[in-house]
Amino acid sequence: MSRTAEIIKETEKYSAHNYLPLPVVLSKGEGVWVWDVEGNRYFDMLSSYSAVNQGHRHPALLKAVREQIDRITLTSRAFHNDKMGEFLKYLCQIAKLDKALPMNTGAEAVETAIKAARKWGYLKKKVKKDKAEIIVCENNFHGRTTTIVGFSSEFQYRDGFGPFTPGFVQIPYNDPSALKRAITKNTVGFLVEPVQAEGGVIVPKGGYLKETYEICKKNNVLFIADEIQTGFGRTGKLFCVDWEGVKPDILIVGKSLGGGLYPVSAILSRDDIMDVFQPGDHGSTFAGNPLAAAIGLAALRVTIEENLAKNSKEMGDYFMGELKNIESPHIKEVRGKGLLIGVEIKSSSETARPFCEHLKEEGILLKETHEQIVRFAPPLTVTRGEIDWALPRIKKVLCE
Ligand code: IF1
Repeated sequence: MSRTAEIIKETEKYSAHNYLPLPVVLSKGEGVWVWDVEGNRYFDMLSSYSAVNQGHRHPALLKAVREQIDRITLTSRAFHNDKMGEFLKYLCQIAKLDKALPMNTGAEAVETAIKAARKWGYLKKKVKKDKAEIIVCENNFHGRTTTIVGFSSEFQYRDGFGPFTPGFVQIPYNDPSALKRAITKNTVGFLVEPVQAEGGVIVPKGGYLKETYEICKKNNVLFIADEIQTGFGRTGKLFCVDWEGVKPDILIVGKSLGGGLYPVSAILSRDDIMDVFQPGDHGSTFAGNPLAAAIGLAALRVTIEENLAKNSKEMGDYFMGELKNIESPHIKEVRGKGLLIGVEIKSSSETARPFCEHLKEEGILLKETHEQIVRFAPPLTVTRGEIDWALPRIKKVLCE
């Protein structure tokens, strides 16, 4: 039995089967490249769902970790630490918002945003007790907690996990008038992804974010942007809402805030919203810990100093242009923003999964989303040379 087969066998015996990974066992990474236990090299075109925007093992991130683990790693929020403030100050400065509340995973940050919006609704908007409503979009993906899957429209994410938290209303994505119609006196927030990534790389029509933001303003409803996947340069701007000059009332970030090393998430907001949290209202053992803060700070510095958003725009335009030029009987549509690109496979062809399997044989790792969409999302550090290495291989597989 190959080493790969042995490891997969052991893993499958002891791990719950809540995933169906491609049969590749990774053991090393550097930049856009990863290696399996057999020594094969692959181009990582998934970037751990945009959590590795800075590339694998970025030297500045490794340095920050090494320095921090020589001092202190975990303090809990029972005490202050000398790293969190510096991290959150920089985060607030680049997001141009007043305050941040650090958490760990994306789903926790989404939960935090829900709590903030509800409490703001009761304290500031004077919504009656337990009546707060949050409007969400069909085809959303915001995480896996019971509350969050409760407002998913994806059957599998919900099936078997009820009963669910009330207080969420679903509307179609990309339809501002649906938002207008759904708002009631009890609406406290509108939770939206600027691009639906898991939903199939759905880019809403130009002006959608601005228009929905303005509807929110007019109705005293918080505009809550889930930029966990689209944030920090993925779509070619620092935040995807920057494309339309929108400043969310609550901004949710995660994934690459941890630089591919560690889960670091946060919500950011204005003082008048964040001040609804009183000591004891919310928290987490690990949130804001010194190691997370050191990593978060280094991850942000790399993102800003290396201008990853600009590279994402330039490389994304080039990559998407070349993908659009591929003449393949299997391709229905190529769409995306920056380096978040989806290639939709015709339903008369195969599903997207076999394309991913074949691409693995060519040395490119990625993951389909829904049945028919191959998602391309390399680290934002990617060079033109690396894209040019990948293109003929992608072309070969997509044309076979
Ligand atoms: C899995 C998907 C991507 C997210 C947005 C919140 C979260 C996510 C916009 C929650 C997380 C992840 C979860 C991961 C796979 C991945 C994913 F395919 F499932 F949808 F990226 F496209 N908001 N997305 O994309 O953040 O709690 O995971 O840190 O569930 O396998 P998390």
